Amino acid sequence: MGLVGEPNAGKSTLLSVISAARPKIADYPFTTLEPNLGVVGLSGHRTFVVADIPGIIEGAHQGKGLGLQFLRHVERTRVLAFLVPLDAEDPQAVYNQLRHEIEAYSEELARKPHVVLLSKRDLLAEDAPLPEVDAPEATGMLTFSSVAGAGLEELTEYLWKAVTVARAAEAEQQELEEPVAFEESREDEPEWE
Ligand SMILES: Nc1nc2c(ncn2[C@@H]2O[C@H](COP(=O)(O)OP(=O)(O)OP(=O)(O)O)[C@@H](O)[C@H]2O)c(=O)[nH]1
Ligand SMILES: [Mg+2]
Repeated sequence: MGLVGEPNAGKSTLLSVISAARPKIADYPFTTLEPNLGVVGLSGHRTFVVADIPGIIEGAHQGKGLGLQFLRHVERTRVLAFLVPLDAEDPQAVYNQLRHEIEAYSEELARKPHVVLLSKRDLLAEDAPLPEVDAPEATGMLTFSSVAGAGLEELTEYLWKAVTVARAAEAEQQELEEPVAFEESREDEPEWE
């Protein structure tokens, strides 16, 4: 699964609190220059791999920032998680732009299931309402704080499910696409059965 977000959204920090990976984290954009991978382990020996990629800015699909070459890395993931930090002035605009960059980059990438993760929950007052983000194509929306360690179990369990569903769908698709050895197997068989 791939973490997609603007610079500073908290992607590397999330990876560092849900896996043993120790990516560089800093409060300036483009801290991550190369993708980092981490393995998330859950109870019952369940694991899945998370890819933290450099931040995506407007125009990433045309090569702006570091986006383009790294968008290639998320092509290898089954599920995308769009990080929208809760200190963003306009969370809807952040989501829309990420979605736009992904769609403009490739249709195939845009077809992958995605979840919206509202990051940095600790920066909103506990009783403050969460912003409404309209994301009809997302499979779900969750909030978390890496710094406060809040919502992480729910988040990893959700991502596990999303990855498992995507893996199963992929396996089914492959099965459907496998050529059936129809001719050979029927040679010695009666015309109808
Ligand atoms: N308050 C708060 N700050 C956070 C949280 N998660 C990350 N940060 C801070 O946000 C800044 C950016 O975090 P990173 O994890 O480096 O962000 P990134 O999305 O990987 O950024 P790039 O690699 O530049 O794309 C750092 O100063 C982090 O300490 C959080 O849950 N709460
Ligand atoms: Mg980073």
